[in-house]
Amino acid sequence: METKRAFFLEAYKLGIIKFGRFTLKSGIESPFYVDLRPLASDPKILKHLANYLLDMLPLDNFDLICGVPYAALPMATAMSLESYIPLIIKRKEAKAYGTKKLIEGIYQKGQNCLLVEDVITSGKSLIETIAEVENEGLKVSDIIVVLDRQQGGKERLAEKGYQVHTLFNITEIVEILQEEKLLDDEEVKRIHDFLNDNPVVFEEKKKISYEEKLKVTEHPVAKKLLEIALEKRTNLIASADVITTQELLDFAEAVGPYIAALKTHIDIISDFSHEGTILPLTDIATKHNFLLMEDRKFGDIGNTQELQFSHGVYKIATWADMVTAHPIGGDKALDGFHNAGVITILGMSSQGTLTDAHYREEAMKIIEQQPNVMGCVAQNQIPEKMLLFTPGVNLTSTGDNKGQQYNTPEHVFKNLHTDFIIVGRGIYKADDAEQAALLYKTKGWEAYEAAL
Ligand code: S5P
Repeated sequence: METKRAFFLEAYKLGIIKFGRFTLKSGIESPFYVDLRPLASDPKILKHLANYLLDMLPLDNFDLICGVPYAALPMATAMSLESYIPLIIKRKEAKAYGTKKLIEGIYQKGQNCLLVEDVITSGKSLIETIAEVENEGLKVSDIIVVLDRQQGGKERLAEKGYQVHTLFNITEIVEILQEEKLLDDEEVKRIHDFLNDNPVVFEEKKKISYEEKLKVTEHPVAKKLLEIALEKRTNLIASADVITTQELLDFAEAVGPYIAALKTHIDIISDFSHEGTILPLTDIATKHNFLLMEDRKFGDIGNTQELQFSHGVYKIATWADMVTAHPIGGDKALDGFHNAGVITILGMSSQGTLTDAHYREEAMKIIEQQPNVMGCVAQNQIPEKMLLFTPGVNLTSTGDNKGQQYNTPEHVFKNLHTDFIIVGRGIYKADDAEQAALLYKTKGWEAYEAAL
């Protein structure tokens, strides 16, 4: 097949485009319907297609190739075979951010991945796929698309800084078919009218502001935290993972002005006492107007959790505004946390966590019906009426050697619609914790405003 035109006419015989009246997923009636899956049924055509796609841009910059499931999977595979660029496979798994199984194959963080898609319409599914691939630590700069339906997707992705290279667009295809007398003038007119009248159907959802969140959240502690965020212009929660009372109090005093809450692991304080640790800590919290979040990660039956919450050495119920808890014990197990806001651990930031998409889906059913819950710790978007807290945030590191995985504030606000970032070592290990808190506060607020 010598020319692109001849190639298209060969491919057309496989029935990849139909003309008539078709109702699209969005309910809109379209005069044409595209399905490029039959291309994979003709190996010769698939191989030619792969070479056409590979010829569209210089390939030196790409470490990996990945097809958006399903239609582009055979295309990406063929491209990989022709170019020797290694293939990775992205699973088609709804909202499965951050699970280790989302991408199959061998890859390393920081590698540049060339994405392949069969058809681009509004760009919605590509934008979602890009976020998922980037969430695995890979870079995406370019996307190769076989057919552009010319409904705004290419431009939308360009606005976001992604270059979309398209082999064919619907206008040129219609022109070829008209010249070949495979489409009559009336049909061509209907197609042009459709393309002129049907701009982009998809409006990307933005993060909602703290003011809006105040209206939709119901839990009183959630409201209090949002009020503090707005008053102090901060969405930073500093994690005080230090091991003596003195370090804890010094840290709280230093970062207090810049944070909305201080997160503790009170059981790692070796010289804990209520009088020596908690009383001065709550004074500092009052002075600098921040809340206390005890990251106890309760995970037992209701009765035991209630005892752990109120009794023992720490008497968490007497001082913590918020506590973290796993939803693993079920809905009723969370009944006992009366006066604190419960933040459920929906998804963890660590490598190999069991909180995969199925776990999170089931967990969300529990969380949504539990009135003590004010939000979730997670690495994915959650319903707007709850607050999203995202740990695993660091400006200079991508992980530690114990499985922690880090993202930037920009990523978590833009892609996850986080409400509060939780930062530990990025602040308490810094030479100057106060300056580091100020930096994360500023970056966090800028990222929040940019995501709106
Ligand atoms: O999934 C999680 C949940 C939590 S609460 N991943 C986390 O890292 N955390 C906590 O956030 C963790 O226990 C630690 O206190 C903090 C992150 O600390 P860093 O030093 O890695 O920033």
